[in-house]
Amino acid sequence: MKDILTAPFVVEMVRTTSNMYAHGWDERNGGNISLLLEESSVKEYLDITAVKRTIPTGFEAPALEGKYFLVTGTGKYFKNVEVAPAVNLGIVRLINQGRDAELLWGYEDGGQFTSEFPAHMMSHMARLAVDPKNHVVMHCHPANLLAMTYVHTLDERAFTRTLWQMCTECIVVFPDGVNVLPWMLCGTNEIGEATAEKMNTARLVVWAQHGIYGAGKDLDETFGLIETAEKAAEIYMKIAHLPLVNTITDEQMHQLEGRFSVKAREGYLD
Ligand code: 2HA
Ligand code: ZN
Repeated sequence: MKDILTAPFVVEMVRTTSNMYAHGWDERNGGNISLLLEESSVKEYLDITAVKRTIPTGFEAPALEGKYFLVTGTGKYFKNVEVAPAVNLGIVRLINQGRDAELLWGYEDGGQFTSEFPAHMMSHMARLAVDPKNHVVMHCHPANLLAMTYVHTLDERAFTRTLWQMCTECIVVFPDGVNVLPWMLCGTNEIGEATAEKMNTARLVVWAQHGIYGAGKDLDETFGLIETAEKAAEIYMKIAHLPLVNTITDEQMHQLEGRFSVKAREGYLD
């Protein structure tokens, strides 16, 4: 059996949490990540019959039964993951229609997965239905995206168009746009269901006055998605109070669609 701390999925998760902390997106215990793992790769590092604990999830996720996830722990600080991965991360397998999670590794101080586990698992179900290669759900609190939710309308088309107009690459990176939820109580099944519903049509879901969810095939891609949206929000917050002299026009956006073989979300360009 190989050392789990050398597993590419653990190494990559450690790198990602440290990088997100360095970006200022994950103050204190802010943010959480779940990464879908293949059973075959888990088996190289763990005895998958050795269940340490069974933890009730408080929801049902039948489509995820038998699936394995590497998940950040509740109350844990992203800045500490690199120092103690086995305390701050855990690997669980969902059983019993997703009502229970079997802990195979991690949460060594008796902890458990993020309080946002419902939003993560429901979002995985939604994204897997759209794209079977989707393996990552990531949540964090980037300052400019958050700031934008205080001063910009939360209308999804308008919010998306503003971000697209802030950097040329935005429409290429997230042609599906950004969906937005109004403020809701976090950590609940309700916000989980609402987030998953929004994940049917976009890989980015803003939680107003709270943060953002991103989904993607791997950690790098998902990080890059949030990074690009946050960069656009940063530009917006720099210019929103100034007279707007130039912008990226819809005609130019259509040129980008052609050049990069992407299709903007239906109805979002004139
Ligand atoms: O894990 O970010 O939304 C802390 C949070 C809750
Ligand atoms: Zn949060």
